[in-house]
Amino acid sequence: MVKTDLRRLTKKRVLIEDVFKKNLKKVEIIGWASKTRGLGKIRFLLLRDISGMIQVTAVRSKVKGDIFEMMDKISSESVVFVKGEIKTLKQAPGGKEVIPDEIVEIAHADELPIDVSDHSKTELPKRLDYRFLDLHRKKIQSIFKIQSEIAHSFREYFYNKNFMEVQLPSIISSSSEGGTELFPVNYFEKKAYLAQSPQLYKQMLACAVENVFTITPVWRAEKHNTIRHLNESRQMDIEMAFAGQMEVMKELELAVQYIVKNVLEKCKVELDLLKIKLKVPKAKYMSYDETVKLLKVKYGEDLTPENEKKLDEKFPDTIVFVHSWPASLKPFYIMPKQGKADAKLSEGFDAIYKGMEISSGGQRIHLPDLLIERLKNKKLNPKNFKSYIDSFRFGAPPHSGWSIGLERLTQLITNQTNIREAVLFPRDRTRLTP
Ligand code: AMO
Repeated sequence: MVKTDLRRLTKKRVLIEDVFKKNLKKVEIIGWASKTRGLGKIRFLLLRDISGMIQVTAVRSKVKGDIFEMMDKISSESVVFVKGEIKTLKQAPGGKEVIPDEIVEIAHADELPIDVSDHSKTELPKRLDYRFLDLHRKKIQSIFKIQSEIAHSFREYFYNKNFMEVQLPSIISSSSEGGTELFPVNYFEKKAYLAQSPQLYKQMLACAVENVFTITPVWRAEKHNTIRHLNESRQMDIEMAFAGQMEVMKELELAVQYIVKNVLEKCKVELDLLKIKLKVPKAKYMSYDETVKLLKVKYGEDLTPENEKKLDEKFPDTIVFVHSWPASLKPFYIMPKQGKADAKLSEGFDAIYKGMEISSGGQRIHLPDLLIERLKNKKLNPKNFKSYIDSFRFGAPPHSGWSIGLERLTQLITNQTNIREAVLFPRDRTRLTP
């Protein structure tokens, strides 16, 4: 399409929702052809843009030129310009229809490899192979409209509290979570890795500018293939100076409540479309000791997905904060109780919402000697963490923080069984395209 044509076709374009809201007589609209049907001497086309959908109707004896024949040729999902007159018609979806004077096919769609109708039966892996097309569906768009609101509300909440938004490196020189799940990168003559969390850097920032937040992608080379894990995900992190685990858990409670409240207010259409009943969650605080007793879990073991589901059954519509975990189950940077290297318990927590862990965090070790001891306890080499340890030698205050998985929270709020539904272009064990 040449530039001048595009300018002519878009100049007087109105959004479809305005056709219904305002009393327009003549309109120019552009959208994706959602469904075409023909009945004898009449042709229907449903045109969908980002704001809504409208029926275009052509009666053979009444339309100009070759409009009638053209409507037969328009394939599903082709992008079409329609200029025409608005008529009120009870039977039409929304009570109005367009009688076309001119139709231009702006972009042709080939035969569709997946079903993009409202009741699509195409399975998830195939849909993901054609994710760019899957995203033509309103239901799928709704998940990401909600995700956009989640990320925006997170950012707004902490920005309003005077936290500074920070951008941290994605290429790191050593593990930040202690595990071995790192993707290696060739970095000139050195070995480097993709960041598995912004952990170490957000701590350095908290020691300089007190309160920070970030939304950042992270990469974990975990080989498992589950409905709750991705190899590339996004984390919403905070770090606060002069705060302990209780203070940052309270911030997490308030932030998630703020996020859900905003989703409820601003994504009504999307929630309805996805048939989601959502409530602003309450909060429940329990120690690890209390939790394992309640769930009859063996002391010293992690909570399984089944345990997390049970917490949701016992405390529905509640964020359950399980705090003061055994130090053995938490990463090396989590502060042991009373700052004692050999303490059994720690200042670390997990937050469980709708039957899944949405966040973990806690107070950090800001004391270099204690950090070295904890690294050794975890069989990690302090030499690999030199610059991190050294960053606490020059006036490092006590500090705490946490991280929420953006896709995990989206998955739970939008009620999706599989986390892949909550990421635009998933990266998992086997998927690298699109
Ligand atoms: P953690 O490893 O628990 O903590 O991650 C924080 C949150 O991120 C989400 N998440 C994931 N989502 C999808 N796929 C994955 N593979 C995946 N792994 C984690 C979860 C999880 O609760 N640095 C610490 C946080 C901190 O202490 O500040 C960390 O990364 O929702």
